[in-house]
Amino acid sequence: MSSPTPERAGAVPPPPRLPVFRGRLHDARTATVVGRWLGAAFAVCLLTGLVSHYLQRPPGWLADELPARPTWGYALTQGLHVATGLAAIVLLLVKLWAVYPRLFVWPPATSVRHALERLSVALLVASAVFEVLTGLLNIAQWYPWPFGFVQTHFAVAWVVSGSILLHIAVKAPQIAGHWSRRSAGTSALPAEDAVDRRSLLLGTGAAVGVVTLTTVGQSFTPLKAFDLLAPRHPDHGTQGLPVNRTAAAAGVTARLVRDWRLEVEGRRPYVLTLDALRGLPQASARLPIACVEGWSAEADWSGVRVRDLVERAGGRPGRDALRVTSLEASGAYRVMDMGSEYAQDPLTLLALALNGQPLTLDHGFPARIIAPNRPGVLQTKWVHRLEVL
Ligand SMILES: Nc1nc2c(c(=O)[nH]1)N[C@H]1C(S)=C(S)[C@@H](COP(=O)(O)O)O[C@H]1N2
Ligand SMILES: [Mo]
Repeated sequence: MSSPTPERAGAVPPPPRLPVFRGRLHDARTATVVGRWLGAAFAVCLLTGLVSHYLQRPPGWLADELPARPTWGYALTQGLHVATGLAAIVLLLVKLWAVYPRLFVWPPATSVRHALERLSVALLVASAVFEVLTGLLNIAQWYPWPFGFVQTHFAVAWVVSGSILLHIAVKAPQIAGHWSRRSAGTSALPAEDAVDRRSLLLGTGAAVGVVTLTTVGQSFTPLKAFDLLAPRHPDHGTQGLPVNRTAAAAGVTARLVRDWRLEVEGRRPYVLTLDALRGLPQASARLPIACVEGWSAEADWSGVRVRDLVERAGGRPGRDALRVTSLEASGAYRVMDMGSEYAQDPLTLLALALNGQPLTLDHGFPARIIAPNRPGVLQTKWVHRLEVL
């Protein structure tokens, strides 16, 4: 038994011809600074994504506790979700650029520990790329995959989060060593690179700024003039409001709504015609439609308070939840459950008019739900039945 001698080591086959990287800045300081920003963007994405998930699909015990205030809450959290997700695309590209030479290290693994570390990075990169890409295609309303977007995007968010935590744990010494310009590790890097690195980071910041400025107007209306790249513009659509799913796409026709009646189930069920609904006390509210796809737009709504309709059916506002069913024959948003906080809120309307005009068919004629602090997917159009639960 002899340990390898220098002569034996010389017999090892030469490494394959791998690319050589002479470019600088592919170093731990760049990776740390960009990684910090990327980590912050992913943290905001995760938190706002959780808000969105639990507002849309609350577990039973939470359904009646969800708050109807602030009215613009979901417009803010979902606007942030999409804005930070778009910023993360830029940051992820720069981060991958900073570290890509490590993809070609040779030998590919020096120990079990090293192999595991590389595997964890592979998982992080794959899941992070998957997450921002599916998010991007979703805001463009393009679903070129066979799996359900919501469930998959939600599940992979946990994979990203877990692999970021693992990555931070594994890289803790390097992160600490390059955290600030004066950290121990940074002194090992060529001082003359600091100027180039600052330019790279400024350029990255500018790119994030441009992406944000040209898209955030889709939810933050003061900047809507700059909304050049977002798929939606808050003003484009009939009655000054975007339309997500048209009546034609939902199979709702003028003929289908001609003999429309509102059916209300409860202890004292009743049926109302559109004229009868118009004859009930009307209320107005200025509320946003805040779509999960990141656009939002405020509008003036008027119609009958949902709590009045619930009371009339013998329901107890503040205690009873509501199930709302659309005329639409099929579709993920045909049936919607509304917790008691929303159902009793004076701003929650069965709206008949939008911006002073009767609803158009695309916006949900004859009647639709509009409620404060709710994801757009739950603002059910073409309402046909209410059931007090
Ligand atoms: N019945 C029904 N209601 C629906 C939808 C739908 O597909 N079917 N789409 C929802 C979505 S995703 C949004 S963002 C809002 C948009 O309302 P608008 O088209 O009037 O702007 O309607 C919601 N109401
Ligand atoms: Mo939506």
